[in-house]
Amino acid sequence: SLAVLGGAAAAAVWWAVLLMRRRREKDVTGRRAQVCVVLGAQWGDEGKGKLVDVLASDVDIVARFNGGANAGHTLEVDGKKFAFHLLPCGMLHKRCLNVIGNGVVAHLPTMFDELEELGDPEALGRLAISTRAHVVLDSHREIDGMLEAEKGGGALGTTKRGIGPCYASKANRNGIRFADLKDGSVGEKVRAIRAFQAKHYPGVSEENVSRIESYAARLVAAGAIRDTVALIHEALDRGDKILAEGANAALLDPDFGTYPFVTSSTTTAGGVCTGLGVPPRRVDCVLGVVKAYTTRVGAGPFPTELDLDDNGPGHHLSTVGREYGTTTGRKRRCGWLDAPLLRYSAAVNGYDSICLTKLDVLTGIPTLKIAVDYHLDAEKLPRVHFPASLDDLARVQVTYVELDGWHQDITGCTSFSQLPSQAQNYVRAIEHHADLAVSWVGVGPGRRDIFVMP
Ligand code: 2SA
Ligand code: GDP
Ligand code: MG
Repeated sequence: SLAVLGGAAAAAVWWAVLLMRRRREKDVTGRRAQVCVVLGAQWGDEGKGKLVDVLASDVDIVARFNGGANAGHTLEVDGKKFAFHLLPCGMLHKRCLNVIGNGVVAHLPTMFDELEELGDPEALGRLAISTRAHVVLDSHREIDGMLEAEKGGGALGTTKRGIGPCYASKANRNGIRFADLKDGSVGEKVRAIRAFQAKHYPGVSEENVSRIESYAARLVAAGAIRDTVALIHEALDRGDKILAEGANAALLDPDFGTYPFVTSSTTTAGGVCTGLGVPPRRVDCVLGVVKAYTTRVGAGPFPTELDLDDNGPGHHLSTVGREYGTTTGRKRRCGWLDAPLLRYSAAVNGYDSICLTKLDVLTGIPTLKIAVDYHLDAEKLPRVHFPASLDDLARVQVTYVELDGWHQDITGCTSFSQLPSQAQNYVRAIEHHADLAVSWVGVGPGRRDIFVMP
């Protein structure tokens, strides 16, 4: 019996060691992280919304930290499509609190329209908007349009949702914050900003202050305007799980993106700290969302861009991938996957792993290409280097590798081993050329069309 006892003790020790090892192993899928961040790794529309929805089933808070209603995050549940612009993608999960952080800019009528569309009278009760978030005024939207029209052929192709002008007001220090809606100072502050705008943008229409005040009253009555720094801090202390939902993407960041063809909020990992008040030390997992090819909506450089009109692979990506803006309906530009871009994006954001989406869209393209290096003036650029100069970006020569495509429908695949060998090779080639680990693979738009890598 001593031998039996000894054996049982040894087995117990063995199990304890195994368990400790598992705990120490980092979970790169984001499912076990207390604070997980989802970021767009390219030029947007990678499928962030869908991943956020999948992860949200097991978190307490989903929080937006940047941008405004320029975002278009789509998710499909049981064949029904939802497009979120300003509201976080956790709104469909009844046990999630949804936070609009201080780094976000919010247009009140758009926010209420979006809430209405959900058709859920309880939805406002699951929303907390930071007292420090800024209000997008109708005049910001009008000025966005005026600035774009002035640029003529050189327009950026903004979404005209007032994003740039609202962040400009924030930087000019005459913006309107949600705290102003709560303390009754909004009328006076709107008058001040109107005087500034009348001087610098003659012709801008009057602001409808009473409409702003009536929306403000509804938010105040619902208790939705909150000190989200305290809220997040208390949640962290309680051990609650927080999912930070990035809008737009790394190459649209005003610091790291293809300036000036960028948006006006921090879209990269640092934006979680400045846009939510989460200390960098508390971020456990950063997930990059990467589309299996590249798209961009709006103007600006795009080294791997394809022609969409010649019945070739560009046309395939555009039509099979249904590449149209979720907010504006604009046709998105399409091109091959760009590994130099991804290496740069990963250097800035430090992805623990990536979620590779829309792999199914590549089905049927006979030969696939991945950009692996950029050359400038016949010289190969370093492994992590993305030119800042628009002139250099227009001149880079792109080197590609070619891979065999596949023709089987992969939408029903629920594991890596079920993918045809060519699709497996494509995923492995991305990991190799972009120095990234793939943790999730998307094979269709539905909530269930996604699997975790072995
Ligand atoms: P803005 O409106 O000032 O942020 O525009 C500046 C640039 O940022 C780009 N941008 C986007 N790119 C991709 N997707 C976005 N969201 C929508 C979508 C876009 C749409 O999900 O499809 O519907 O058109 C988004 N938002 C901003 C924009 O194209 C400019 O290049
Ligand atoms: P986001 O802005 O990053 O959230 O992406 P968008 O919602 O603007 O665009 C992504 C589009 O691709 C949406 O229509 C999604 O429903 C769809 N989508 C997401 N993942 C997949 C996938 O793995 N396969 C396919 N075919 N569609 C996907
Ligand atoms: Mg989008």
